[in-house]
Amino acid sequence: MSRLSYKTLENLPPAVARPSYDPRVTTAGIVHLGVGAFHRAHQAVYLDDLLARDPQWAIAGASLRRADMRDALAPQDNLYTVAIRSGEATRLRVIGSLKMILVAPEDPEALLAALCDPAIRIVSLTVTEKGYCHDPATGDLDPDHPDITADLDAPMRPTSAPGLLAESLRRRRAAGIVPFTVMPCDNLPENGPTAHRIVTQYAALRDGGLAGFIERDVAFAGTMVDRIVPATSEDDITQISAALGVADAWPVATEPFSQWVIEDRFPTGRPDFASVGAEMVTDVEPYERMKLRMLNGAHSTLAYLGYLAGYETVSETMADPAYERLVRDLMTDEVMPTLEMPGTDLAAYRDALIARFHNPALQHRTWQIAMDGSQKLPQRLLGTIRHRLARGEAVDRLALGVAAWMRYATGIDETGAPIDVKDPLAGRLRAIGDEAGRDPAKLAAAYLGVEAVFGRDLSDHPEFVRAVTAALASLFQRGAAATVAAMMRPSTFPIAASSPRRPDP
Ligand code: CS2
Repeated sequence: MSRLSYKTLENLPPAVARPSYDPRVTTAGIVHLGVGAFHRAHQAVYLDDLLARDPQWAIAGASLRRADMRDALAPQDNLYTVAIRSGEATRLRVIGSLKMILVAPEDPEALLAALCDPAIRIVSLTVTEKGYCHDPATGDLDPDHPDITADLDAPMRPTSAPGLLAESLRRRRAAGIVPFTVMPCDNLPENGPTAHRIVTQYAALRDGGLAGFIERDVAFAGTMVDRIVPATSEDDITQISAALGVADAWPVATEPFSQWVIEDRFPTGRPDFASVGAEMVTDVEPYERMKLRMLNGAHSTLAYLGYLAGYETVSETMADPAYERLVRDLMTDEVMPTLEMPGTDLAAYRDALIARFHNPALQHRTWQIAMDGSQKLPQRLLGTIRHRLARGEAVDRLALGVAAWMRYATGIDETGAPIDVKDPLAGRLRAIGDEAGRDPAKLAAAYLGVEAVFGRDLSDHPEFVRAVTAALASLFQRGAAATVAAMMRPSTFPIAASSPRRPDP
């Protein structure tokens, strides 16, 4: 089978959408750090629409760790397919907005040169939560992070996102080139100000003058990004290549829904994002909060409780009526009252999320969403919990999500088999689980003491400790599926710590 490329583009089946412009003649106006599945199914698609009107906004992509994406896409002229899947149909679309992929560890100078190109006016990021090298509980740079200490030892050859941004901004300033605008597109709370603070704090460890410049003169435009994009599977590659009639080494599968809300703060220029469906706002924070608390909070809750019950994907988990009811009630009773979104119909937003989670054509693994819980929990569940505790309100369903993360982080599932826990804190979390054993009170107290996740205020909040301990007790005694089922019956809710004991596996 021949390969997807500029040359084979013309021979694709007529139903496959392809760039309406000539991707050979576009020029890069954006450097994007972190060319993963999400970026390719989200931002790169908006820019593919945009390039039809304005050819100066193509993307120079960069991988900060591995060369595999570059190796897959370079032989196909950086073209790739997005498969948009719903229960009814799949639509295929070839994207041409990615011009190249630079691999930072292989050649940091090439990436720095791209970042210093005056034609680059925006640097966007999807480096995942842990790519910011911060303390998730406080949102401040972690100065002891191994990537940060390495970059501080060799600041002109950086490999972390904060290190690359600071060094390229320093070089642009020294050369008299206006700074680019930084546009973080990760699921972090207040991702604009958070990224701004982290990069400034990193720069301060290098040079106070640079830190002052970044703080004062560099714009960070926050965004809310939303599209469910599971990791590409071997089956996706085979099916999509067969439908194209040419091989695509790394396509991406996603849902029809897509949303992008962007804070309009680009002093050195930007494309007309609104012309391709992005919403430009002055304050993006309420949108981020809504999305993180509603979608991502529900997603993580489903991921831990679903995985523990043996459900492989989100749609399989949602097919269990007790789980659907749990996330609906979680959103309605515990999350929606914490949000202030005048002009947004939150009930309709919730219903749309539930429908999206049900999408049977997306094989979104619970294990994938369960990854990096220590970095995700603060903005997905703990902010909502703090909000409610401050008002003396119940947090039982939110606490069940937190307890399910703890149960998962012990690294042993309900059948006694090991769980492949992927998390920067995995080793520590596993050791805590081994030490505390299956004593819910001891385990809850030990996990709540992880300050990088829970800060200092939650570990001894009596109501929160009670709710997490009760939920953990039920997860150990009855298992996840029975715990979730019990929540459908008002007589067993909130979970009682003295629920009947189920024999251990
Ligand atoms: C998911 C998100 O993997 C995860 O943690 O919750 O990637 C989610 O699919 C996106 O934020 C949807 O916009």
